[in-house]
Amino acid sequence: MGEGISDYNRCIIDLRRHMWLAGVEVELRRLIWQIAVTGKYISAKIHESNRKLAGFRNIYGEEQLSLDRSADEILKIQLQFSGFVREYTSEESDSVIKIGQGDEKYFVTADPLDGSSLVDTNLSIGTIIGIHKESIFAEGRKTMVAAMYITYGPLITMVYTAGHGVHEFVLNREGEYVLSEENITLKERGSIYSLGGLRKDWTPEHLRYVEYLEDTGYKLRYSGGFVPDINQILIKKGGIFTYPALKKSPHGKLRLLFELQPVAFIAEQAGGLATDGKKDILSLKVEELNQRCPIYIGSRFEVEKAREFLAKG
Ligand code: FDP
Repeated sequence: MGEGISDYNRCIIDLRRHMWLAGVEVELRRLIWQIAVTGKYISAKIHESNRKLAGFRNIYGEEQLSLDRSADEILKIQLQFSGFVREYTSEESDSVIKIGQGDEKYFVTADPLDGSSLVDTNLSIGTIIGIHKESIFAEGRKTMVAAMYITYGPLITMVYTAGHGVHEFVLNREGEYVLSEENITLKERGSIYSLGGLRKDWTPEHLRYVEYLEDTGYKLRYSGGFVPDINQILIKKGGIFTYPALKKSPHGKLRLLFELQPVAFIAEQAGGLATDGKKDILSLKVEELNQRCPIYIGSRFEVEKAREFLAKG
């Protein structure tokens, strides 16, 4: 780049240029860009809420929507303007919303504010996005073309894949997403584990698997937010996150469409695996919006090991 180009301009080019160099199709890269920008508006809303998740009053004393509903509204409005999205659905709604004219290419799913129970503690929270073509009621492997998540922490970071590796960007002071790590790759085996659910509710097979991890010396890393927990595994290049089947809830807690599919797509693109303990997450058919599913996601070794232990059940 020539002299005289300010840092500001250089940064503007970064995310767009990255997607262009990676060969991401033009409409898809505009959509990813638009969603990344929307993360800034959601972040502003989080600041405005002053750590209150429930509806709050703004400086004019007006009643505001709860934070997760606000994030949902912001996303929906921004996607309506993009012109590339036919349908939108999120964890906040119980239906698929037609936001396009009917001939747009993409279907977008969102968990607009994941880890919302952490808002008052000031731990990191996030937004998870899946981008599909044709339909969302299918196996993720057939329909997903891109996935991304945004982490609202000490820094705002954005991780995306459009099927050409996994890349992380950091929002800089000028408000632009700057590439911080390209082609993030999970090692065959990591050293951290992140476990959802209560020990007393785990199945015997899952308990034996966790004991194996503990005996092997894995370090516990669990914040209670899926985005920061999975981001830790990705950025540390290995480990395992699991929210298993529980005795009273055999489908676990996390949602296939809004949380698991996008993050599974990212994990696979980073060379890792994501399963429900038996089948790949991306081979599971979405039958309903709120479908839940157990999850074992991360480095190949730990996920394969989970499969071995669960098969003994
Ligand atoms: P939250 O309820 O705070 O929105 O699916 C939502 C989620 O958080 C995930 O982000 C997180 O991994 C999980 O639930 C935490 O569940 P537990 O409180 O049962 O640990």
